Amino acid sequence: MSKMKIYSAPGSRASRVMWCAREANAPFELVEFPWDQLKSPDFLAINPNGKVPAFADAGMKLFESLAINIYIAKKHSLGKLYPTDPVEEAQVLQWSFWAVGEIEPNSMPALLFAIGFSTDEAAAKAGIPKLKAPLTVLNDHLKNHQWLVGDKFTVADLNVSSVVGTIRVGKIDMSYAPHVEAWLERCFARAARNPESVE
Ligand SMILES: N[C@@H](CCC(=O)N[C@@H](CS)C(=O)NCC(=O)O)C(=O)O
Repeated sequence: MSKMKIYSAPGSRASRVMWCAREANAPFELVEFPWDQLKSPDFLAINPNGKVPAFADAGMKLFESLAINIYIAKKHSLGKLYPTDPVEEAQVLQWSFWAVGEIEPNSMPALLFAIGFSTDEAAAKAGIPKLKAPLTVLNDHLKNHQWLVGDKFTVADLNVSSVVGTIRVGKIDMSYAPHVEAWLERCFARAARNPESVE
């Protein structure tokens, strides 16, 4: 059986998919494209959005990092990384969609500015106050929970910490959310995560 393929570019968020594959003990082949090749016909045939990560497994292709992670977790780690209970499964989706909808649009401009991929300082600053409400929701949940769903680390923690981690890379203060900071440390201390990750 051929290994699943994870397509990346150097230092990209494909690191979160590799983290998930390692958590799920699922062997993978890493295929790296240079950044300037993501709009090439060869790469567009893999992901028509021209973005990484992209993914291929058993004749199928996928894009969107968090969806790829959900697929890997369900296929390779059912009952561990991916819950079997329908309510908990819905909570995995709830938190993953929440992270993309409520956190990422406001954290990414600051991250891109911090790592020199963007010069738009105004956009970087504009997102920061908008993070307070969703981070407070997460902080309140984590006051009484060690992990986001059920009582163990799941793909919900992996997905959401990867997105919330962009806040840290963007050097945005989140000391008003200490339970989030502590949970982020718990997630990022996982042996399967690459400490070099840029989220
Ligand atoms: N929502 C997508 C976003 C993918 C994305 O924006 N990836 C960046 C790298 S971290 C990219 O490929 N950028 C190249 C470009 O936008 O041209 C996901 O999470 O997979």
